[in-house]
Order: sequence, then structure tokens, then C-alpha cells
Amino acid sequence: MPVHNADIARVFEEIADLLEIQQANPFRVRAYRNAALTVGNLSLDLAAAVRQGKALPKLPGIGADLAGKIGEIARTGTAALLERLHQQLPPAITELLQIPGLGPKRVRALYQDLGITSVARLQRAAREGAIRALPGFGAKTEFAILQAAEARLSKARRFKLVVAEQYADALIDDLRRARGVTAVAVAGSLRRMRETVGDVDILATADQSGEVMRRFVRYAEVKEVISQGPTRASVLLASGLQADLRVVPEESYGAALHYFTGSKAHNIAIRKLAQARGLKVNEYGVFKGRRRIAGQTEESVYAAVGLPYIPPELREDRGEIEAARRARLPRLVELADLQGDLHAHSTWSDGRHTVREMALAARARGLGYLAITDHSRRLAAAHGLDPVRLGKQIDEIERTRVEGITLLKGIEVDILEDGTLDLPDSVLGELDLVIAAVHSAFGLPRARQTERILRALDNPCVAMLAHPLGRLIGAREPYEVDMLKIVRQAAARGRFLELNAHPERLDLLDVHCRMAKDEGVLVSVNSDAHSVAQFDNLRCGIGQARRGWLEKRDVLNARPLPELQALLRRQAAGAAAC
Ligand code: DGT
Ligand code: CA
Ligand code: CA
Repeated sequence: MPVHNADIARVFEEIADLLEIQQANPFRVRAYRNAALTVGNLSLDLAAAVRQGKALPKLPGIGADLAGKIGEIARTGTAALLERLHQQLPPAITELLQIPGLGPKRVRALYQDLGITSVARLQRAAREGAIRALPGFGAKTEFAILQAAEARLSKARRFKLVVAEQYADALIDDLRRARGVTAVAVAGSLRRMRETVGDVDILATADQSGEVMRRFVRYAEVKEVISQGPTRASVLLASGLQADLRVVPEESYGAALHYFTGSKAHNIAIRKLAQARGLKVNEYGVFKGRRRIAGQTEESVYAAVGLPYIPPELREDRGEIEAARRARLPRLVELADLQGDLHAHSTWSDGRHTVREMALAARARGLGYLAITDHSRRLAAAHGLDPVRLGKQIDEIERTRVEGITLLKGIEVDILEDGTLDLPDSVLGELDLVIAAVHSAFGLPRARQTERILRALDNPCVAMLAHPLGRLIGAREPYEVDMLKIVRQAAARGRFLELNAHPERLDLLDVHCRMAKDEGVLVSVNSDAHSVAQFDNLRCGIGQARRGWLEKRDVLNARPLPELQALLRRQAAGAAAC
């Protein structure tokens, strides 16, 4: 059974959680958590390296013991330590950790004090009002837990884009090796770069469908074959992800790719257009009566209904067809357009690498500038900076010269509950770039949360609002805010909005990117890298930006450095205090 970096990271993460539930040594817990982060963000396929008998590269924070465990997981899919922990604790307890708001500490309390060992029991205890009495919980938390448990029990699971991608890429690579296969492509929401993916849709063309079908259902990671026919099959993978395969003749490739890429709403709109021209569109082609007039390529399908090619990220029936008809489609921003990155952390707060290491890694990605934006003091858990340590960091950034990349002195300053900032203006005024972010009081009522952020944007020192909705995909809902008001405030004050590209955030949402564009606010696609590997985040961020119709000119960090500096100066010029 092939093992992916995501699997290794998951084993480490689970070990860390279970050790924490057992109240093991915090340093040991942290070591596993850090290892999970490092491995999960690595582009190098560790299991493949182990299989090929290669020595593992030296990774930060991974000593001989952890390296040994990586080898063990790569070979066996699990670790003896994890199995041992599973025997010591109830098996379903890891599921409790997936409930938003429940970390190891709370799970421990629920388990020890109330004997809760599964989501179903959690739901029952919350309904009966048994949880509110536990120290550190309360009625409000109990209600939130009840809702989360119910959502968990009812809703089918969706996978984060980057996670689905890892499993899909490996499967597709395998299918490409089937005899007689001429093309294999990913379709569905994964191709449209949706932030979460319900199942993976794969399309193949082949001389004969038999061989590729057989290979698909026998793929090593298949846990269950859900359905199987001559040209279509569905399987459930060991990871819990479902994959659908369709095999079509080559002359239908474009039509089938279009059909299975969706979205469904986009397809329906295209079919209507076709009907108005007396044509019929399906997964085999575009037909006039019984004659096929298009279908080998996606372009030919669009051309048959009088449209130019529409990029997959736009296919949501959100006006893209009308825009295509009027030749007004956006020329979507691309990863290569990014000139720099304006949000990254270092060892000065909760980052894993030094300022210099981050600069080198950013340069290796072809970036020409990088803002180091560590946390401010309020985030004590992340070792946020107070004015004294910030001063020292500024010195270090000024001293750090790396040819080919310009470092900017920045900070990710906390927005306090009343909308004031965690550091005084006199300190913030020393910096090239201040980005402000909400990291607390997520539950404020909508009007107050909005006011809080508007007030922060009023502060002339603030150039940018980071991760405007504060959501963590699948783990924390966005906080309640009036985004239109925030976008308009940003426009009025000349501020910028971040599209945080961290795979768990992807925040702004696509629709808000478009709102920012419409209101004339530049969006910065930032990695929020906490380690050198996390500049990878930018790829998904660009996917989200494209779903939000953004063009190169709409993206702040697609501007060359002098232009960026001019924009920041203009913003600061309005800032008398800074
Ligand atoms: P997901 O899997 O929930 O993340 O989203 P999708 O978009 O991948 O949806 P999925 O897997 O159910 O179907 C893949 C594509 O197949 C979908 O985007 C469009 C096409 N499709 C599925 N069902 C229908 C349908 O009833 N009518 C039309 N026109 N297209 C459909
Ligand atoms: Ca799908
Ligand atoms: Ca599907």
C-alpha cells in the first residue's frame, strides 16, 4: 500500500494528540507535531525515497528517532507507537479530535470525567446537558459542541484541496501506466480548484477500456469497489476518499472532460445555449441531429456554442458564460505572475526557519521580495513580539542581505477586541508593512466584529487585513462579519486585503476576491509560510484567486517591487501618525 507524506504526517499528528491526551511530556508532543508539519509540507516523496533505499534528507527537528519512524511508516503505513497508543485508549477517541473546538485537553476531560469515547456519545451527553458542568466548558461551549457533533454525524466528509490532490496525483500516475491508455486527466471540483473536494473525478481515454478499468479497481489503495461497469467505476480509497473513473473514446475526450469538470450549474447553462442553437451536448460530443460536430477538445465544445474557452476555475455559472459571450473573460492571474510574498513567519515568533532561511527559500521560488511578518505580543502561544524584540528583529532583517531578494520589515499585528492594535503606532511606524489580523474573540456579534475590523482599517499604520474571515477549513467557521462593509472601508482608506493561501485557510473566499476586484481593492496572495516548504501554499492561493476572477493587475504582490513600494508609500502618506 503506497504511503504519502500526508499519511506520515497524519500518523505523527495522531501520535501527538494521543500522547497529549495521556498527558505525556509536552516536548515530546511538540516534537511529533512539528514533524507532522515538516513532513506534510514536503514536496519530496519520502516513502518513495525509502523504497528506493535512499537516505532521507536532513529535515529540521527530525532526529534519528523520528527519521526511523518515517521509515517505519513508509514501509508499514503505521507506527508501533501509534498501535500501542490505540490499545491504551478507546479507538474512536481520535474522531473526537476532529470535532471543531475539541483539542486533546478537552477530549481528555470528556473521556476521563464523562466516559465519552465516540462522537455519538458526545452528542448524547451534550443533549443531556452533561458537558456544561465540566470545568472549562460552560453552556455556550456545550451548544457549540452539540452542533459540531451533529454536523459531523450527518454530513459526508469533504477533503481539503491539497490533501485530495496528493491522493489523486498518485492514483493518476498509476493509471497512466495501464496498457493502451492514451490520456488520463483529473476533472470535477479538483480541476476547478475548489477549496474542498467531495470526490475525485478522473477521465481516461484508451484503445480499450478494459485494462485501465482493471488497474483502477485493483489499485493498491482501494478499500472497496463501490460500482464497476465497462466504462465507469467508483472506488473508496483507504483514506476515505472516493474516486470515480470514466473511460471514453478519444474523439469524445473534450466533451467528456467538459462534462465531468462541471460544475453542474455551468454544464446546464451550456446545454441551454446549445439547445437554443438546435444542438445537443453530452459527454460524448456536441451533436446536430445525429451528426457529431465537436467534442475532441474542450475548445471545440465551447466553439460549437459560440464561446471562447472558459478556464475551469470560472465554471460555476457565476456570470462566466455571459462574460465569454461578450469577450470580457478575465485573463486570470498565474503563479508565475507573483513577484513576492507579503506574509511569512520566522523563528522570531512561531515560524520554523530563520529570516535568512526564509529569504533563500523564497528566492528559490523565483520571488523578488519577501515581507517577514511575525506575530505581535498578544499571541503569547506563538511567541509574539513585544516592542523590544521587534526592534531586535528589525535589526536582524536589516542585516540580512540575500542577493536577488529584498526583505521587507513587517508584522502581523493582533486586532484587539475593541479594534485597537496590539502595538502602539510609534512602533508600527518603523515598519515597511503592517498587516492586521483577528486571532481572538471570534464569537463577537456580527455588528461588533465588523466595527472592530473597520476600526483597525481606520488606523493609518495598517496596510493590509490578513485572513479576513478567520476560518479554518473543516475546523472553524468564519466569524460573522459584513464583508462588503470591510471591502468598502479598505477601498476608502486605500488598504489591501489578503488572500491567505495557507491550505487550511484560503481566506478571502473566491466570491470576496471578486467583490474586492469590483470595489477596486488590490488583493495580496500570501503564503503565510511558517517554514521554507510552505511557499508551496501559493499555488492553491492562486487557484482560489483565479476562482475569484482576479487578474494580474488585481493582485498586489504581482506588482514589481518599485510599484509595490510606491503603493505602500501612497498608503502611508495618508498616515500622518506613521
Ligand atoms: P464535489 O465532488 O462535490 O467536490 O463536486 P464535483 O463538481 O466534482 O461534483 P461530482 O463529483 O458530483 O460530479 C463531477 C462533475 O460531473 C460535475 O462537476 C458535473 C458533472 N455532473 C455530475 N452530475 C451531473 C448532472 O446531473 N448533470 C450534469 N450536467 N452534470 C453532472
Ligand atoms: Ca467530484
Ligand atoms: Ca464524482
